Amino acid sequence: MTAAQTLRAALSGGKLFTAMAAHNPLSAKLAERAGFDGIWGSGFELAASYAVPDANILSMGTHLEMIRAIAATVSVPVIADIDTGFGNAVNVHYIVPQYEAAGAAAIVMEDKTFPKDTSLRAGGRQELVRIEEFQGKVAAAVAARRNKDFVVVARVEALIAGLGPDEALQRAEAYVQAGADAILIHSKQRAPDEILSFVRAWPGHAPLVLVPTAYPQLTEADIAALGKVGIVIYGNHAIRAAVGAMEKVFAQIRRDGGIRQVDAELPSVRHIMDLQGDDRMRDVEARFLK
Ligand code: SPV
Ligand code: MG
Repeated sequence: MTAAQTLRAALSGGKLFTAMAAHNPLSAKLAERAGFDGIWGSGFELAASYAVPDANILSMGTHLEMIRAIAATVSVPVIADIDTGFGNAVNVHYIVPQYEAAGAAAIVMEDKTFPKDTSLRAGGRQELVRIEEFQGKVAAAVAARRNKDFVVVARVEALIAGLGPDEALQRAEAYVQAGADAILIHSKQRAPDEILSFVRAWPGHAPLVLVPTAYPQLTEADIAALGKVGIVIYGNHAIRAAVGAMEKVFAQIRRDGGIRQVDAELPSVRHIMDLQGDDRMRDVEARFLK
């Protein structure tokens, strides 16, 4: 089974698929080892790892290279966050085969204008393109994929933009009509009510994708019980975990004036070498270094 087939089977299989964010192959490998079903190739995490805002400041090529490197490292499906598609339907038509060739199993494309502003920022610039324009972008993605198993997810930002549930439902339905395999519905409200009422109102013509960053009280069991959600994405927990761990250790080294104290608390160098695939290299060495 290809990664795209695995993801597609999960979407129709009725069991919630869990995707953890990653910003490089190492974070993706850790997520796979921890037992997540797939990787979210997050634009937010990539931007954060370059210490720039998640606002199309990095190029498509930088994101594509991240996806290629992650897909070469893990065997679980990789869901590529292509933001707004890096332009209009023409851009989308060109980039989708590139993401497929890079090893992605799916793309998620959002209905905001290019360049985007990040969704969870309070007071961010959240402008949406016309429904017809985004339908064209979804249709371009569907038409451009080389393999019919490649999953095209349309992301509705109407709730993020404050346009209300009717607009969100209308857009979601329109994007399914344009060929989207699933709908990501995003919300930044600090309680799950807005999302829950969308899910209840959704007629279910395609599975939903949720990103519960803003409403973390909603568990996987809660989401699975809703019955209409195929994928849950943990959108930024790899980079937040990394930042928290680095801040703590760096501060302690400055406090202690050395590394003696932190050394025992940190993963060993051997553990890092294992993650680097050291065993494989030793094997290659033994077989081919004559
Ligand atoms: C990302 O992780 O890049 C996302 C999710 O798109 S969010 O940051 O919540 O918009
Ligand atoms: Mg993103």
